[in-house]
Amino acid sequence: MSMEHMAQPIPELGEFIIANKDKLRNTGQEAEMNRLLTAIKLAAKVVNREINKAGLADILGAAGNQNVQGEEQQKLDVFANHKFIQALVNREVVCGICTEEDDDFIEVNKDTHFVMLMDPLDGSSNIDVNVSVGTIFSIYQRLSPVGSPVERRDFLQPGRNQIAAGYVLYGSSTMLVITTGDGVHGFTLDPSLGTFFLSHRNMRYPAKARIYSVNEGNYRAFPEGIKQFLAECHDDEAGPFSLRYIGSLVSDFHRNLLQGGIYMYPPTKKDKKGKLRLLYEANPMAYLAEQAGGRATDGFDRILDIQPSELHQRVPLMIGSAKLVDRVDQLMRQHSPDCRLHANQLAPAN
Ligand code: P6P
Repeated sequence: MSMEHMAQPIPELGEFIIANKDKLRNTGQEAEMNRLLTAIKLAAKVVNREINKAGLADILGAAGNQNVQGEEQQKLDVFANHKFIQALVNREVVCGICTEEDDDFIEVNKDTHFVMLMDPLDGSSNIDVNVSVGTIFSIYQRLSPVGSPVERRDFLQPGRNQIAAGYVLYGSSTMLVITTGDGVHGFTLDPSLGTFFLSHRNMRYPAKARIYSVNEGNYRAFPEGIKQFLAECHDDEAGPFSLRYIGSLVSDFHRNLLQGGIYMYPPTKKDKKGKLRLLYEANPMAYLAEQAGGRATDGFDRILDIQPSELHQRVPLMIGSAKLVDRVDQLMRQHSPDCRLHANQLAPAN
């Protein structure tokens, strides 16, 4: 067969994974990983279709119950959670699932190697106002023996053990951005074909970093170190920064990755742990950020080194261009050392 029919000029996600399988973190389970990513793609397309017509179908508004976080569950939250779980369970591609929408982890197929953790629809408060939302996912190789039921320790691994991580951004176009340990790559959905094609190869933070993303409505509750950083953003000698805050982590992260910047969800006087979840928000985004040349900390310690203790534990998050994250860390250590949470909760070096 002539080569011209062999390789797509623009590979789709599955072809890209196969073409780069030797760069997958050495799990020896490439076929299983490909089936897992295929399940994620399918669920993402189904959720995307519902989000695109949410204004039409009776699917807006609260679902009338609350999730483990005590947050009002939106119908699309519930729908997205169900569709991702269904895709993973029907294809039996994981041994367990941890999701923001369920109190405990879900046992699936004990004879498989990976666990998946996810926020099925992050930014859900934006759903009814037609602002971009996203799915965030994180994949680990299990620690417990294959053939036995999945265990809690399989989910409570430090973020640096991740085999793959990514997000789906349901925006003006639908993108799947992923890392398997060899850089960050973006795939854009061609809705006419239902296929994600490689559109952003090897995404890297640009040298320029002039955007900060934070809910300044919480300013008075921020620690002094954050206030000092905001003051520098307001009157930096190179001119003021731009404040961009969508209220959707995936959207703010994605823009900052493309244009350079930092997203912060700091601790506040009311809540020293911030709002975001370590296992299925901070860790996957931190893996992506570092793979793209950025940084992710809690203001003091590397997110990926934190040893989790609970499935739904929260953590402050400073993530994006390395020089901005480093500056925030420096100011937090200088002005707000009492805010350090994880000095005694860091995973021992491998
Ligand atoms: P606030 C969405 O609920 C989310 O988890 C992130 O996606 C977003 O960045 C943040 O919370 C917004 O929180 O308190 O600023 O409205």
